[in-house]
Amino acid sequence: MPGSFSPLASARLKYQPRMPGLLKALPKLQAVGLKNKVKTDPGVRPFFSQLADSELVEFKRGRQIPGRPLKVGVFFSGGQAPGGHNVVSGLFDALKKIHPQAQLVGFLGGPSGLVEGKTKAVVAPALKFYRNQGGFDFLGSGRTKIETEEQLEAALACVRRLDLDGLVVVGGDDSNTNAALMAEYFLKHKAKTKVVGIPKTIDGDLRSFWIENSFGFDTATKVYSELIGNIAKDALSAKKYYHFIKLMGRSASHVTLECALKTQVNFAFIAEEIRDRKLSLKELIDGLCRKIEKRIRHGKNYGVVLIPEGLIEFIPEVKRLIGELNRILASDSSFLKVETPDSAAVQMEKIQPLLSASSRLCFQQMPRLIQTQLLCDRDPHGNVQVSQIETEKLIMELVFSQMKARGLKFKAQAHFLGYEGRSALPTNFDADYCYSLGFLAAALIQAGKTGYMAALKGLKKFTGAWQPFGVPLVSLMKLEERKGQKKPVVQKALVDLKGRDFQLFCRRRLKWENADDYLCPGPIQF
Ligand code: FBP
Repeated sequence: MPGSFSPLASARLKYQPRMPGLLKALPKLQAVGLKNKVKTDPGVRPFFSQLADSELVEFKRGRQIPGRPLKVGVFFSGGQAPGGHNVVSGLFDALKKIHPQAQLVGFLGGPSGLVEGKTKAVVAPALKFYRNQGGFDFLGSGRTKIETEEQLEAALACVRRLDLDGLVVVGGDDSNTNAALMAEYFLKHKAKTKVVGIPKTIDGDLRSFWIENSFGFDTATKVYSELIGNIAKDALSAKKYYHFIKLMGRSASHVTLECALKTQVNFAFIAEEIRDRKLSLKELIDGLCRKIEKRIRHGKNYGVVLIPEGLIEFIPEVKRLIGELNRILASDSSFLKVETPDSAAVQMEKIQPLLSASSRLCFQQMPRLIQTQLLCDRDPHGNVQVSQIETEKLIMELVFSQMKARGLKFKAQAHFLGYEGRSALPTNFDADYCYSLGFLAAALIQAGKTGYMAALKGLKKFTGAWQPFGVPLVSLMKLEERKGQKKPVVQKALVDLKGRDFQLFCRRRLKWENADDYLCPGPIQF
């Protein structure tokens, strides 16, 4: 049992998630392949000789297939997202519904649990304490990438040893890339284990026509919005600080856009717009300073600015610099050890001559703290860890210098909202969505489908009407440069600047910049 329960957490244990009507029919479900609904990118095809021609799968009510007890493995991968435990609960309940002798095996600590064979049997008495709860603590999570021949071989050996019919990967874009690689490898080696991915990430960037959203986004943005609303109220009360709030979300600004719409704060940067307008760091800061100055001249020495954590990667000159740094760091493993300002200073000396003249200048103009953070270790997928770069402080300090130069009174506070929302108690939406995704994963495995992502369409309708699909993972992939090489990866979806949400934000933001039209949503999670 995971420690004690607050009254709310205990009440949530009893919540019975709602499900799409069709999924309730399991095991009387029939999977049907739909031709020409999805395609595999020509650049990606050569990497997936087994999976390249996979079709979209939909479900229909069918006859009862004589149930056999399935044995399935599951692991969490990457950052926590509210609802993960309900994926396990839905999967467990569905497998037991197919056959009471079914078994579910959890891999501990994420993908490394699979490679190293660290497991835990998922059983009803233990699982009951995790239903509708936040976090991933039932199994733990990790960011190990399964891509080398050795790791794939170890994963194959493990699923064979455990005699698994299926493997469910609960992860974001990179983890689902891993899932596709494993599905392909298992097929090539004639293993029976079917691999199914679940769209997880608070970042909201794992979406496409078929995947309407990743789980966790709903809860996390509601938790952040509550906190931002509280900060805005504090700003309005004290009237002495500008608050610079960085929000998690990696490259995409979905989280920031959603929170801006929910709280109506004065300013929110949308990184995709900065990229589209090709704004340099100087132009971005000058623009913000003009607006803040206007407020200050109207007696408003307070305000709230939202900053997506990925902003730094979207400023053209910084993006170029990061690209060059990534290539340099990937070319020599002795560069990958920047943990302290001292080791950073040594690396800076070594790296600067290798940069182009414009990137060197950009690097030299950054405060020392940001230079160090730009050199820090990449994650196992080769990404800059944008959550570790204190962009909120960078922007706050640059604005501060300008305000000082203009002789204006300006005080500021920096915040980073990220981990506060990732393990929250899931909203009813995320609880229902995750439970249903777990059920759907079982249905895909029962139907013998591998290399698929579980997808539910019609999420804006009531739960009963959601439609289950299996989307081939390869159809979600594109070639991208990782650690200096072109690799097939599940594509991240960025904010669509022509989309409804961004357009709504554009129509309203001028008013929000000048007026204090803050919304303080409070605990809207339930
Ligand atoms: P995933 O893509 O794994 O879902 O990551 C979500 C996230 O919360 C990002 O928003 C953030 O940049 C990152 O994890 C932080 O990573 P870590 O937990 O390793 O500090």
